[in-house]
Amino acid sequence: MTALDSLAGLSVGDAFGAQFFATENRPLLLDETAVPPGPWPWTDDTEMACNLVDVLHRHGEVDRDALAAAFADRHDPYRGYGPGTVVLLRALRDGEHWRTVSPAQFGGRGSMGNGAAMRAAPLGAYCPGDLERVTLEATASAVVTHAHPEGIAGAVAVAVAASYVTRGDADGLMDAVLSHTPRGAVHDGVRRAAGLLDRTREEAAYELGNGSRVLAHDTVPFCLWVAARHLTDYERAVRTCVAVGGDIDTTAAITGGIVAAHTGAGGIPESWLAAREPLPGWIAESKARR
Ligand code: 8NA
Ligand code: MG
Ligand code: MG
Ligand code: MG
Repeated sequence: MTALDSLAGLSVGDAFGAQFFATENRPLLLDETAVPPGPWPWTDDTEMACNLVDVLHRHGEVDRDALAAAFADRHDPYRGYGPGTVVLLRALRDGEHWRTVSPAQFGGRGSMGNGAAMRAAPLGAYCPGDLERVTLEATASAVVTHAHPEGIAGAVAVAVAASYVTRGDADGLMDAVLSHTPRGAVHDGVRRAAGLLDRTREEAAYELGNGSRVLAHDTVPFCLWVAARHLTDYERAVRTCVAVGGDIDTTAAITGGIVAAHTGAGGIPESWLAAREPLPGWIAESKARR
């Protein structure tokens, strides 16, 4: 499956999940067959992922300067960016360099928000089965905005997972992710997720987090748990993210991006694709030149 398949899964998950933040749609959370009325606007998760895919298509790799420029130039402040990322993108737009501003975030620690992980799945699909390469590319894709080791680890874990599932089923998925993700809180969470695969979604979300802190390590392990459990069922995977609450645009984006890397865009319900706000014209025209 291609980066565009994964991007379709990511963007539909993002747009579907984001609908439940609207007060009038909250009652729909109680009905797990409900489909919110369209159109479903996508959010920052999709905007950043579109830029990443476009840079891959134009450069054949993650060119960090091009990625920073794309993030800054096409930044729509109404897409619901995280607070640190709003400040960072404004600085980039004002001509500062990502090498200066990204490591300076959060008192010089860099961001460990889930914003690098939320856009990373299509990168995995771009490098199918090449887990060494995808680890390097995911690190490059993260560091322009998320320089904290956990922010980077979240992107690596998601991209490796998406790369892995393009080539087969979920057997061995957690081990593949663990062997490429740097040690730390994301790694610990994925290891715990691997031990919880026979538990309920509520137990898994309670143990692993549901993204409510918007941090890489409170978001990514649960997404991998859902992907491992529901890899062949896009709708079930995304609904599982929504059902447990938390940062549901982002958990559904990450999980949807990984699952669609396995199923292809054909795994996404057609009516959901139709309800999602169209992607920007420039990404629809963006094609891999490899
Ligand atoms: P970010 O870089 O601002 O990180 C997110 C948050 O994580 C920060 O605001 C901090 O609270 C915390 N954080 C990050 N790094 C550190 C650190 N080193 N030390 C202490 N705390 C830290 O933004 P991001 O791009 O990672 O955020 C992505 C999320 O923001 C996604 O969920 C995305 O959907 C969006 N989001 C938007 C809304 C909204 O309604 N506007 C709500 C939630 C999330
Ligand atoms: Mg968002
Ligand atoms: Mg280059
Ligand atoms: Mg979010």
